[in-house]
Amino acid sequence: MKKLVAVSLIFSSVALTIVALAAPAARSTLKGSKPSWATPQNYVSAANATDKLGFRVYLGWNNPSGAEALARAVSDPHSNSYRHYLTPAQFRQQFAPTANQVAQVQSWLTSQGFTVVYTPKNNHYVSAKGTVAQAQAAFSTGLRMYKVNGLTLRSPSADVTIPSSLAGIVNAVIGLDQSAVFVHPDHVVDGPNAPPTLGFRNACPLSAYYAEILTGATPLSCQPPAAPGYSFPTGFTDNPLGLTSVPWTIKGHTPADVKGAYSISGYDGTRQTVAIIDAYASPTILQDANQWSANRGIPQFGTAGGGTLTQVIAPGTYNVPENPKQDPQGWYGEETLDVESVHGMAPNANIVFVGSPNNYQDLDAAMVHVVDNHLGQIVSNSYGFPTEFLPPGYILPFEQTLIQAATEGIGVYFSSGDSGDETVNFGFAVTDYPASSPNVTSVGGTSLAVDASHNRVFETGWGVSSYNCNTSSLVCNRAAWQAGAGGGVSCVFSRPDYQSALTITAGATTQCDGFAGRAVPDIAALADAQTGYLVGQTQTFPKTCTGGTICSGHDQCGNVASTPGAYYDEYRLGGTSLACPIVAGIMALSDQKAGAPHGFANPFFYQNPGKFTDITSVNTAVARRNYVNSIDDCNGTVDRLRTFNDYSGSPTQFTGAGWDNVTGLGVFNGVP
Ligand SMILES: [Ca+2]
Repeated sequence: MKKLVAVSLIFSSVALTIVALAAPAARSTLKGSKPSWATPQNYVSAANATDKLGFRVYLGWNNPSGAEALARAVSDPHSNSYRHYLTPAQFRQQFAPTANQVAQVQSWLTSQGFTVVYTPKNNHYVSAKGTVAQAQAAFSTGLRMYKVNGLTLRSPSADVTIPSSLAGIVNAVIGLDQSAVFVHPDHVVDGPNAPPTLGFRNACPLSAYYAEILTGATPLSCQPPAAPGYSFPTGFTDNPLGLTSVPWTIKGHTPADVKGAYSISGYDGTRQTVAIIDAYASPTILQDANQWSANRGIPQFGTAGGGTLTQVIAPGTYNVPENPKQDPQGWYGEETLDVESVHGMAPNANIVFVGSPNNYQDLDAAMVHVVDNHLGQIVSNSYGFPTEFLPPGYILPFEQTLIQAATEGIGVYFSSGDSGDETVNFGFAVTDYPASSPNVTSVGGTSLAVDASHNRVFETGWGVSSYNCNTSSLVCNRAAWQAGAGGGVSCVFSRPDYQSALTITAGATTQCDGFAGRAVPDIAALADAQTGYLVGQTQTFPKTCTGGTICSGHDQCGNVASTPGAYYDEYRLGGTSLACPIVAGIMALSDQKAGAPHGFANPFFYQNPGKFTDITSVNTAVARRNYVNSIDDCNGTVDRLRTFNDYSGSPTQFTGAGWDNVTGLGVFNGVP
């Protein structure tokens, strides 16, 4: 496994200092502007001098420590300033770089031959475009190509420099390097080799609720396995209902199931607004979400009780073709999951969807746009970098945007990731960014069992191994650890005050052994794809053979013909990408209940642990049947067992009494 980078800077959560250092020849170095994967060992070639690039020169807040102190105060229920939020205009007036400072940056960029493109109202950055040759000259560094994680990406070969006259104004440049290619949506499509936007279907049998159908059930005589069905695997024999065999997975949880499990009732999100940030934009989101709502008996967008769906999408965002570095279609499923999860929890809340034109480095600009225009009081973000070792030059300005959000009473939520402690990907334990930011609420994940009346049977931490089952011998053999909620201890951020009661420190398999960093996650909700959410999305189903069948109803006996074409269909989807918008939707209810936004809610959460159901250990398993081709039974089916609360591939994680690094404080117990 390839290590992306080594540990670089430790940021104090209370002092985001500007890192421009004096250098000779009237130049100042922007320390941390070179990603640590840009090493001589990874060097491939010079970048093409005539290639075009776009980037953003970030200006720091004036009085950044004052902004951070204000963000803390207005977010803390114990402070006299609690909920004394600023408007965006007030924030700009107090903390934004001045017009003169912006003009200095613009003037320098123009003098270097760049075209100045855009500056947001808060003057946080100046975006510009030009060529590689212009950037090399202006920033006094070579731009080169490096091999990293199977991709060839551009980066400065050393920290960039700027004229010393701008050193007190500029604190980062984002876009010269292509680190953000590593940003990925945090959802798990729960089949073998399933491209999310080519069609995906769940194979029968599909229980309507936990343990409705057991693998050893004799009434389903049209399908293997025969009684006694599959046994619970060694180490995962917890069996709260005393079942005689492993149960088949569910068809997919509905909003009624999730609300029932979390005792959510009495509010619908009226007059609350949730912003969702993703890359790209699904062309069919409105019709899909409305069909899905109709199928659940939930008001459609734009109808009485149904809120509104507003899409803020830059030109060129739709229909970006698939390519090796980007996965636009993969984000369609993410957007679908995000919108239908928030709408399912808070049907009358307004949703503002902001799709950045690509997932290269524009997600930071999308966040600035949401915060600086106060497009919502809650922002749901189901994506992240796998690890937090990205250029400090990216982290600094993003943290400043999050500080602005907090001062305005905007709560920013991030999924904690789907690869547990990342040991499976990197060979060491590390949290993901921005989930590890002390200025976001990091949302971990659970596996959930709900009964026919939408009551929780049990819930535990999300960590999964897959077992391959023989339908004749009924023997299931473990194949590999598969996925789980991200969590652990940050190596970049020190522990914030609101987590002062936690004692966990970074372990020996991290890159900061013993460090009492920001602990991840804060809270949790349903995430496991085996117990996931039933979403509806227009997908493409190719013809795979003649005579293929698919599941109709819930058992194999009722299969119907598989129809090729592009059309709306429903399937089960999970990941902390699901947990995050569930939490965002429920917080819209909480803000409605309180009559005011909770803003950055971590101090509120940690001061009120009674608002959460603690999640503890339940080691058990469910069975599932997968179409080998992900679409129909033309290529047959395979049976799998999937474990709950399994950290065999994520060895630093655990679920237990009190805060834990899979589920944080736990799941909501009623509208908080
Ligand atoms: Ca716990």
